[in-house]
Amino acid sequence: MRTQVAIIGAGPAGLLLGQLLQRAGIETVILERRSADYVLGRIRAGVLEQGTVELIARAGCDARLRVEGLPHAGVNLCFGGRRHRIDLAALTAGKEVVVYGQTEVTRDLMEARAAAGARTVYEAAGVHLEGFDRARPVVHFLKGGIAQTLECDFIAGCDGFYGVSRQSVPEGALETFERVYPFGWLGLLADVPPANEELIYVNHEDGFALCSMRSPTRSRYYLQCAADEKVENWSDQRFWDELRRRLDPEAAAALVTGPALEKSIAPLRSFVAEPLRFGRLFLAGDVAHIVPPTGAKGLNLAASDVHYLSEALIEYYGEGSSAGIDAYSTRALARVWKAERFSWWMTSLLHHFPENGRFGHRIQLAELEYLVSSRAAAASLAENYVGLPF
Ligand code: RFL
Ligand code: PHB
Repeated sequence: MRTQVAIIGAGPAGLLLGQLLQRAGIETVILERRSADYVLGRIRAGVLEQGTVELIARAGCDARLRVEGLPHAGVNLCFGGRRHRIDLAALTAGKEVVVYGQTEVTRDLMEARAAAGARTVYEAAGVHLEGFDRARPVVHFLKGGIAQTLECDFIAGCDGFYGVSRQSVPEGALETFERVYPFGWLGLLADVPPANEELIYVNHEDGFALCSMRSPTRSRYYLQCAADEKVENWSDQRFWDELRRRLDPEAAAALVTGPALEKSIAPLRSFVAEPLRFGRLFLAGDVAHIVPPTGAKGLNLAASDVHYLSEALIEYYGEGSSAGIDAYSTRALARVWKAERFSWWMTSLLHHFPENGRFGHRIQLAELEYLVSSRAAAASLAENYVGLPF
């Protein structure tokens, strides 16, 4: 098999890159380790920045997003038992975010790819990258137990944090930066109307909580939990009781409970690998950087990498210029680090850190008070939350 760009991973990064390149007349093949149903079954992100929405539109995949996506012009911070609204639109000259599940983004991209007749190999096992330091890279893999090779001009590693692409880079060529937080998020998805029409981020002395949603009839809630917590220890009833306890009285009274459709624990981590290019291999999305979900930036960062990388490859094939691919790593990383900073800051502000003691909690409360009483402080949060420009 031969193609122009081999893409490893059919998550949002790989699918979006595939669609943008396809529309520019550049041929791609995607190799995905899992089945399409498995990929669609992973419940993850929910908040899209305007830049991400525009990129999905450029990929021609925004028809359902325009109808079903929920624009949010504000976000709420709850602390000391009281809720305060940050008016995102007023603080950013009219910018908003859109609540639309990652599973839906993925489904729309998969359908567009199938309709365009572009090739995706699901359940591709043993993916192995070779020769990306030379002119003709090759990807080896097994499909149905049969060994296959994919020759290409470039490889885009979009295979997530545990993917093979980053691990294929020779030791010493990569510098990594990491912080692992001493807690996780226990998430619950249920077909109940959201407790509030906008998101609520909660600082409670017993731990962070978040009220989010997927639609007017489907809610997504999170609770800070111990890093080694077991999901089996959390009955639906225990989850709802603990969530209600952490909310302000109005949200607690509005909370509608129901059976969980999904319940899972995610660890929290900050991670960056540099650079994002090794000869003819590029890294994009979670394979190269992880943020704790507090700032809702993971999927949006995958999209911004894809923005820079797709422009670079389109310039290369269209104009024969390598300027974009040479600049890719530096351009993408500049934005990555700003989102790393914001996600780390939101996490530090809202979670319970036992090691920081009562002093640490009071400092958090003072900063939250400052945020909701100073237009300058609120504007900084808002500008980052809606997404910095590409
Ligand atoms: P993905 O989505 O992990 O996709 C990578 C794909 O590569 C495949 N793969 C391989 N394929 C072939 N060969 C191999 N050796 C392979 N190894 C792996 C995998 O099967 C997979 O299909 O990475 P991508 O595309 O970079 O996308 C990143 C986003 O998924 C991620 O950043 C977000 O989900 C993070 N995130 C959030 N981001 C936001 O922007 N807003 C949010 O509100 C938000 N909430 C969240 C989140 C992540 C969460 N968890 C579970 C970590 C909430 C949570 C709880
Ligand atoms: C979600 O809806 O899953 C979600 C929303 C906001 C976040 C993280 C996750 O910051």
